[in-house]
Amino acid sequence: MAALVYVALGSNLDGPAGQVRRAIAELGRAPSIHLRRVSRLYRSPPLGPAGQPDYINAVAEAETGLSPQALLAALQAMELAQGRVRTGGRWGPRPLDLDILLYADRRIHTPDLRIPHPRMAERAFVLYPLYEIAPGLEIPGRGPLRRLLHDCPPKGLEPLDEG
Ligand code: ROI
Repeated sequence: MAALVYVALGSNLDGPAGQVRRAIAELGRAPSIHLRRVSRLYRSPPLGPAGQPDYINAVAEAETGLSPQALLAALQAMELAQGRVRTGGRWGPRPLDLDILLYADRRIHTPDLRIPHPRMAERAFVLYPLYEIAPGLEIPGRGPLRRLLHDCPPKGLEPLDEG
């Protein structure tokens, strides 16, 4: 059975908008991932340590027959292929970050995978792009997306002007 999933994309190194667009193209090419919708790209000030470049963020909706673990592995392979080296520390800058936000209505809590993404409710750069493509969404265990958004000011988040 295919599952409806939401994936957050982020980059703040090596041409961030290009990195995010390339990752969207890769998602569209992946054999077991069927991309359905993609938000606009947004620019956002870094959350976490200051002194790193602004991020470009977006959210994608896809259908997949992959299990949550297999989807995570596929996304991590894409991060590595786009030059991600896991040495910048947990909150450091990165050329590409792909996070599973939601996997159908599942709640998963294992050492390497937590779904819904545990910090999504505090992240304007996740909630606003997500709302753009799925305004009626219910977040398992957390309630309507609309309400999370209401409690999370956009704080410098702005859609990229793509002319
Ligand atoms: N800050 C923003 N604005 N966007 C991100 O994608 C992002 N990703 C991260 C941390 C370092 C928490 N900050 C971020 O991993």
